[in-house]
Amino acid sequence: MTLRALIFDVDGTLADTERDGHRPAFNAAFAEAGLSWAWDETVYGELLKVTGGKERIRHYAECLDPACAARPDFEALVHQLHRSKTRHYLELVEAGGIPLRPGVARLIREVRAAGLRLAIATTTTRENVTALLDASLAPGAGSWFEVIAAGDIVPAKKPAPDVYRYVLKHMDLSAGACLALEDSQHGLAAAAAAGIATVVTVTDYSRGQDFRGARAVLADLGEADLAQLRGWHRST
Ligand code: XBP
Ligand code: MG
Repeated sequence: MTLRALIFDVDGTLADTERDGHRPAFNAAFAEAGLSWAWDETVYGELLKVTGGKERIRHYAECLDPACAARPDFEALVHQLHRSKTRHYLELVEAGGIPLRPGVARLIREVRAAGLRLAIATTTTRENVTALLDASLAPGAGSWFEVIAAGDIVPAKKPAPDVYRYVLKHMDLSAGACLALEDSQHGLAAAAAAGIATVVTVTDYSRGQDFRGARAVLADLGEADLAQLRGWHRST
């Protein structure tokens, strides 16, 4: 079947956002709320097993601060913390602190020039996506993507296929006409469950996860000047 569209994941795929973007934003929100919580790189790597920022906060409290999770206003606190975290994250992104990963801008431009269609399928919020694209790709680059399926737009987050099925439905495309770009096992599982072939570019957090079923597992999408330095490897 002819390839018609590329569907990009965001966190870890478009840009390496987790360790130095989302993580410090969560910690800034916790400090602002007077909580002693502080997620170091190792703890955060474990917490990434839970997709969705609100879900991650809820999981952490239930596991490590049950007294907080038992507060009558806990649900309101989770949403307040996540709003605050998103504000801190947007400040980081808008300051240009999070560049695209190697080869991402080149691939997006080549896909557009070839007349293929583009979409986003992500667990993060829509505002985080458009801010990242504006700051790191081009002002207004969010409009290059026909569908930006983000965050709570679907009932179940990755590894559930919902967000990818949402994209296929709203683009009126079959799974066989699309290719997904992902960075994590959760993301691969979501795309695969929707029947979409997937290329994985690993990150420090996802290296070593189970990527069986991916069409390719790459260090990154590569840049001409990087190829000589690092050499490419392609393994499935
Ligand atoms: C990765 C996620 C997100 C981010 C945090 O999303 O699981 O939850 O870690 O963003 P992706 P929010 O599907 O792009 O890899 O706090 O906005 O959820
Ligand atoms: Mg990801």
